[in-house]
Order: sequence, then structure tokens, then C-alpha cells
Amino acid sequence: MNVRPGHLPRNEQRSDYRPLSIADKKRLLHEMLFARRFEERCYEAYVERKIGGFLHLYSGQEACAYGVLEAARPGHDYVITGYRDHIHAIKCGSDPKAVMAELYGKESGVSRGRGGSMHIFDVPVRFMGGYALVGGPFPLAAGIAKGIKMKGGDEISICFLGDAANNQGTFHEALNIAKVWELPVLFVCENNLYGIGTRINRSTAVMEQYKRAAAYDIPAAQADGQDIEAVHKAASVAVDRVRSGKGPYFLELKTYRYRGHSMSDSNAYRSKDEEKQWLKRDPINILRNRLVDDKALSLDDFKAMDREIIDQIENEIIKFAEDSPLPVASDVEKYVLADGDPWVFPGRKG
Ligand SMILES: Cc1ncc(C[n+]2csc(CCOP(=O)(O)OP(=O)(O)O)c2C)c(N)n1
Ligand SMILES: [Mg+2]
Repeated sequence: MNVRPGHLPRNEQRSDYRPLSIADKKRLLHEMLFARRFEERCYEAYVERKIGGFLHLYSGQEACAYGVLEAARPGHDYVITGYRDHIHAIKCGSDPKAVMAELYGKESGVSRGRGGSMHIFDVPVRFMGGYALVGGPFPLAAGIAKGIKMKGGDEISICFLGDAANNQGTFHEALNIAKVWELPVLFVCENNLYGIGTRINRSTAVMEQYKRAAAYDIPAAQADGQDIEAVHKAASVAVDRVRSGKGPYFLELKTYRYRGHSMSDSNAYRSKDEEKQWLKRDPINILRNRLVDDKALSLDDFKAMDREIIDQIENEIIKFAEDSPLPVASDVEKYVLADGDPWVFPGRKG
């Protein structure tokens, strides 16, 4: 397992680490396969023009969100990310039907159809949003962590962002103040090697992202983002450290996205050979093969799981999104500004 400790002192590795059980791994395989099928169905719905606006898919990167959040407490900890956000919200506990309905621009969507793909937002499960502005969530994650510290809770703030986001000024501002104030925030860098069509070596002086946290004296680690067990192990150290009040932490996950940056990206800048090499390290196949090798799963079980997921997505999730009403035109000025408590989305309980 490829877990590199960065400048984290070795004696701070977790001694009480509980590896994922067979039952955990089977559930996570189901969750990651669900995520893959959900995203691929979004692709189709976009081509059919059922989904409009921008659409950024997460296929290939599933082990990052599932591995980290499995080590955290989804629904209790606050999570924030960029525009590639559907799956993080679902792992936090958002109803996949309401996420799909949001992509369809329907009133039953998590953001009442006003946000669309890049702006999934679900306060009751503490998913604090997807954001279109690259690097925008860094200071928001630090602010949430400051709020947690002031209120005295045991929650942590988790910020997932891409490699290119680390070149924004907000990265440096947020890491600096997070360290000065020893905030309970975990920064997770999903390093998929590209910022739209620009490869990391053309834009970034320090390519191993975990090293950049050293500039702010923040402990950091790097893990294989295609191997959910490696992600879970590294994230367990990170989450435990942040939750125990030792301040911020930075975790870099090496990963790859299979689709273009967004639906409007022809993906012409990557070599077929590079794509093929990464496909060999598919996070779902890696976990499935381990379970098969352990005789905990047969390939027929896997196929049945896949069929059941495809049916569920079609018959429950897509159907719900298709059948839901669009927002009415007279409500166009509603929900532009929050009424009352800004932590509660208007019109929703929680
Ligand atoms: C402030 C800002 N600048 C530029 C853009 C255009 N933009 C959208 S995504 C992106 C690349 C981000 O790449 P990365 O952070 O690696 O995330 P990934 O898409 O790979 O998940 C850019 C430059 C933007 N949305 N916001
Ligand atoms: Mg990237």
C-alpha cells in the first residue's frame, strides 16, 4: 500500500487503525459502482439534453471521496468541494434522487433546481456545497472550521479540491490562517494531473502536492487515490489527528478522471496510452478483484449487483427527476438570498 508520510513524524501514525472489514469492502464496492453508474447515466442524460449547463463527472476518482469519508463521519462532519460534486454529496447522505433532480433543474432538487450540477448544496447532511470558482472553497472550509472551534463541537471541516486549485491565492491564504489558528480542517487534494487541458507539469512548480503544505507547517501525506484501502488508511490518520484538536492536515490522493474535464471538453490533450495505463488501475476493479481473490465475492455476484444498481438508477432516480415539476416562473426571485438563519436552507427543515 502506497502511503507516504510527508513530513508527518512516523510516531504519529495510528496504532489503533481498524482496517476495512470484508462487509465494509463489499458495501464500498456497491457504493463506488453506484457512483460510476450514476455519473455515466448523467452523461447520457446530458447528451439527451435532459441536463443543461455545465457537467463535470467523477468517474475514475471514486475511491477518493468514498475512502476519505468512510474514515470520517459523513452527515456530522462538514464537507465542501468544487464543481465535481455529485458523489461527495451522496456519500454525505444527500438523496441521489434529489441530486439527479437538481441536475435536471427540477423543484425537487437539493438546491430546488436553482443550482444545477456545480451547486449541489445540502445543509441537513452538512454538505456545504459544490462551487464553480476554482479555489473558492479553501477559505470557506477554514471559516467553517473556525465556526466549529468557536462552538466547541467535535466535527471537522473537510475540503476536497483539485490539483490546479492549489495554484490559487486562496490556497495559500487558507492554509496559512488554518495553521495560525490551528483549525480543525482537512484539506484533501484530488490530484488527477490536469486542470482542464493543462497537465500539472506545465502549470505547477512543485508537482507532489503534499509537499506544498510544508510551507505552512501543516502535516501532510500522499496516498494512492485508486486504492480505497490506501485512501482509508491515510485518511484515518488525518481525520483522527484533526478531530483530536491538533490543527489542520493535508492529504494528497493520486488519481485520474476518465472523462473530459466537463461535457464540453473533447479530451484531446491526453494520450490514449496514458488513459490505458490508468484504466488498469480502476478503483472499482481493484476492490472487486481483492474481494474475488478473498473468495468473498464471485463475478456473478458482481454482475448481479451491477444490474440491480442500473435498474435502481433508471426506475427510481431518473424516473423521479423526469416526473418532478420544474420551478414555477413566479418564484424566480425566491431563494436568491437566505431568510433568517443562514445555516438553514430556506423552506427546508434542519
Ligand atoms: C477562479 C477560477 N478560475 C478559473 C476557472 C476555470 N476553471 C474551471 S475548472 C479549472 C481547472 C481546475 O482543475 P483542478 O483544480 O485540478 O480540478 P479538476 O477539474 O481536475 O477536478 C479551471 C481553470 C474557474 N472556474 N474559476
Ligand atoms: Mg485536476
